[in-house]
Amino acid sequence: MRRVQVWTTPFDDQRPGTSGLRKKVKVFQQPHYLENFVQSIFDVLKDYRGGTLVLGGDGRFYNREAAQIILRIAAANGVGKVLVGRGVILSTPAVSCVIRKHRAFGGIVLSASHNPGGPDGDFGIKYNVANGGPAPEAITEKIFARSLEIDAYHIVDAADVDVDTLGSGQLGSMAIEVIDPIADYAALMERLFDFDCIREHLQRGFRLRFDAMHAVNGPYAHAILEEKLGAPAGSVVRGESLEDFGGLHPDPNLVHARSLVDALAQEDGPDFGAATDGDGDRNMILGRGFFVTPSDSLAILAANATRVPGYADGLTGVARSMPTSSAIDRVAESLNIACYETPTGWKFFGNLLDADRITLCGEESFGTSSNHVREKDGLWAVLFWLNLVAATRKPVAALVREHWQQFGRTYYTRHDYEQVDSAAAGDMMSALRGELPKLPGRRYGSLEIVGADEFAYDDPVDGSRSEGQGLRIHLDGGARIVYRLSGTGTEGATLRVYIEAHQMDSSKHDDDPQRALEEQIRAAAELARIAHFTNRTAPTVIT
Ligand code: VG1
Ligand code: CO
Repeated sequence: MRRVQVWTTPFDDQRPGTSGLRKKVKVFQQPHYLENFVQSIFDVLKDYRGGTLVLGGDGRFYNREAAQIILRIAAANGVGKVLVGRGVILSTPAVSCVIRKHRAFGGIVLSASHNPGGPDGDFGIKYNVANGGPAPEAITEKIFARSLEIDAYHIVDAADVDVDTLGSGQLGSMAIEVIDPIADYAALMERLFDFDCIREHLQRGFRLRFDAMHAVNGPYAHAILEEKLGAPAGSVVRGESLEDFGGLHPDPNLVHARSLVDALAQEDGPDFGAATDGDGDRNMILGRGFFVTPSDSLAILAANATRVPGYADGLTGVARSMPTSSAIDRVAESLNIACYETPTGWKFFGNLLDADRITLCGEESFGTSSNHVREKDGLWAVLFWLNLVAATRKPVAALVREHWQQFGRTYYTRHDYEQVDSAAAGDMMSALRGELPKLPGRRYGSLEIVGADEFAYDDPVDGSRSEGQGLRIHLDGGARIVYRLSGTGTEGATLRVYIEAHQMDSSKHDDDPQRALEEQIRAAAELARIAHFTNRTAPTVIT
């Protein structure tokens, strides 16, 4: 065993994004790039020596190479033990579950989530802390700062570790245990949900289709939905995990999970459809010919939580990311519990969950979860919906429509302008920021602006402040337009425009949100002069 010290040139593009470091595979393959980042993590951590680290990822291209490098650096930095998912596989929520269950000091997730994979695709790495959740901003900023000044990393010289056989091994003085990626996670799901009730509903002929999008959740879904719950073989489609996700975007939305949406539109199609993303933390829920928006999904789960064993005692509070629709706010109000509004990104929910101020939380970007882990959890959301449908014996669409009857309907849409010139996107945001004070009182057709601000968040638990979290335009009647730039893209900038409006009167409900939000959508484009700055007259993706 030899301790090698390699002098590196610092990389200045390891700035933390919404969800860890995400770049093209080719960037990560540069000499010392990954090493630089991983060493920076250990350099800023304290008290980890001798402790346990969890390592796993979504199975994408470069995961296995990266894992070997990380294991060698971990061994050289005095990590006591690493728990590795077999084949370097662990969904993001499973990493969170394993960290918590085995009292690890942290974990490393290898994933670029829903971004495409393969040699020309994306790769990503994210550090999670002892609570199982993404490292808070204070830590990610320190890792970034360290990555700029670092001049060496420590690595042991050793042959590749066998990560495909369950059991214990050794790398220098560090223990390695290759674990079943599914067992701990599946056991947690069985504790939270009424598996018997779901199983009986399936036996009564209820048909589900789960689209794993050739991503990490295929094996989890086979084990839980088919083997444990008894859904017929074939209920899980695209269940084989592939390094390049079969060339697709493993992104569970109406565009990228089109074949699932089409199957659910068939008269004799399945009763329930669901899909999850590359690393298994996002979810899309469909009923027969019916799409549940993620913001509505969060609100409906909260309103019905006590029907599910894991939440039978009720919720302490709920939270949503700022751009997520206010549908959940109305549920919180009726339950008389707190509703927190956090910046985009799961890391901001961690403190609220740890302090037991909230039980459920979610984002408009197809992310929902609870205090059972500290990540969003795709399969958990699917099981929650299955449990609700089975317990009430009501179809998805009926549950949603009943919710709208009671709470009104919150129309919601997100317009993404992808691969926009970064400078142009920055200019647009600066210009709009400068306009904010002048906007209140201005009218667009029948809409009136009643307020405009830039969102900043003061964490009520640790007092930290996060600024520059999106520009908000508040319209008369509670409607809202939000602008922010994505922190997960790997090419140019992505401008996200979030638009919502609430309609209490169910006789006025329109089944096409784009039509219902027509005026707000037009105002959103004009207000920020999107076409002027970006040269785009239409978004690239509408959800
Ligand atoms: C996007 C979503 C955000 C989510 C993040 C990570 O970030 O908007 O809600 O938390 O992706 O999700 P951004 O900065 O591009 O808007 V995942 O499933 O990619 O880890
Ligand atoms: Co994801």
